[in-house]
Amino acid sequence: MEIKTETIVKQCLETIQEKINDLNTLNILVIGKSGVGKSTLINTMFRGELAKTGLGRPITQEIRKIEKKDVPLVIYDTPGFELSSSQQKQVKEEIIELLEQGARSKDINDAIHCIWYCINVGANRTFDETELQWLRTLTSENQKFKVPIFIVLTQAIPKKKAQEMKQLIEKENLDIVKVVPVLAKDMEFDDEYTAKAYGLDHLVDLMSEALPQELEKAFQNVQIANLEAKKKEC
Ligand SMILES: Nc1nc2c(ncn2[C@@H]2O[C@H](COP(=O)(O)OP(=O)(O)OP(=O)(O)O)[C@@H](O)[C@H]2O)c(=O)[nH]1
Ligand SMILES: [Mg+2]
Repeated sequence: MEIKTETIVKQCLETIQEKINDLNTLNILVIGKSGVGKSTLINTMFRGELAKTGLGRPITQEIRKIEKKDVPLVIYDTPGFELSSSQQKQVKEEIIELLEQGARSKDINDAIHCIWYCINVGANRTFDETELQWLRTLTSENQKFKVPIFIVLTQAIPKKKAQEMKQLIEKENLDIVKVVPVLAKDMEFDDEYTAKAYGLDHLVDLMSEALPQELEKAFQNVQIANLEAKKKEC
């Protein structure tokens, strides 16, 4: 019997699609001031250039939901805190509410699985007291929900400064998984010097450890920053 290549290819694609449909959806909440590098991080970490597909769908006044067909990932993007204090208050309340809703749901696909709290290294001399205060509130509220929180130090160049900030944050003894410095994309300073991207593969490994087993497949399916880890899962 003659088997057409076309048929085989079609069957393969269908099987792959079925596998994707079977995956759980990974939900990540990304928090951080405007311009710290949230979109850049999302686009370099995950396939599908999610953060480029526009602003996402507003699900509350301040939080946007970014998703793409056939990518088992949802990003909840929060606007930067370059906002009036009443707007800031609203964002914070909405964030806690989102965590609460997720925790109340019995479906793993509706929970928030992980938080990336992004702080920019480049623009910060040290980090400001209001932000620290909010981090304390968030981490203590999160005692109820136990969502793994990563503090991602974005644009983490110079590395030495990033390390100093990391130590400063660690001194606070916040209930978080880890402080992770990353440079998502190479950064060019002048013709002589380009800082090489780093840290994303480490973030992938830490995420793998922190996420529940049911979500590991979805995570490895969507991440493109650590190909070794991806290959292993395959
Ligand atoms: N080279 C380099 N540039 C970066 C990196 N992260 C952010 N940037 C630059 O910093 C600027 C702001 O980054 P975005 O990713 O848009 O920041 P954002 O947090 O999404 O900002 P909002 O959406 O306004 O809250 C852009 O011009 C990015 O190209 C990085 O890792 N490397
Ligand atoms: Mg953005």
